[in-house]
Amino acid sequence: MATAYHHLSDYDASTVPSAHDMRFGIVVADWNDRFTYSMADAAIETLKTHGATADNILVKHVPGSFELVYGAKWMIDNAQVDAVIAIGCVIRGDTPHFDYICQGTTQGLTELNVEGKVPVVYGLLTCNNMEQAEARTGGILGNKGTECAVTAIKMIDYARH
Ligand code: DLZ
Repeated sequence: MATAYHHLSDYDASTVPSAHDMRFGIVVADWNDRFTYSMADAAIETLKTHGATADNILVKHVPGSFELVYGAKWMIDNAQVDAVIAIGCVIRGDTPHFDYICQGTTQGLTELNVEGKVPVVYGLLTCNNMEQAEARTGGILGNKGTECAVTAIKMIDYARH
């Protein structure tokens, strides 16, 4: 599980199907935007690298990670997407707020996957501090957005075959 042994931007491109006919929704939380925007940029770049067109990538913003569930559900119900990538970054503070946001958001995104209309990819960073977020958004551990994009393509392909 430890990301320390896994670089988030390293993957075998030969295992990634073409995304030329796939449509993606990306929901981005604006809290900690320094990190979430970097993840969104990396996700978009990776989708395009694998053939997705700009027309087939719908990006919408929500205020915070807790709103990702509504944002993802909205995409599923209204935007004819084949997969949703939910991007957020929660950083631990002094109160238990962190735990509730992480728990609620994770539970909500899981429920959307159980509903099973389209795959929802988990791009929620849950970090103890800024350094951990930096390392995973273009720092020494790569970029979580890249990993999410590859996962979205593979899950759409999974659902089609
Ligand atoms: C309120 C809050 C706090 C304290 N911290 C974060 C955070 O680290 N990352 C994040 O994405 N959002 C945070 N939020 C905002 C909540 O996700 C949510 O937007 C508000 O509670 C309103 O529902």
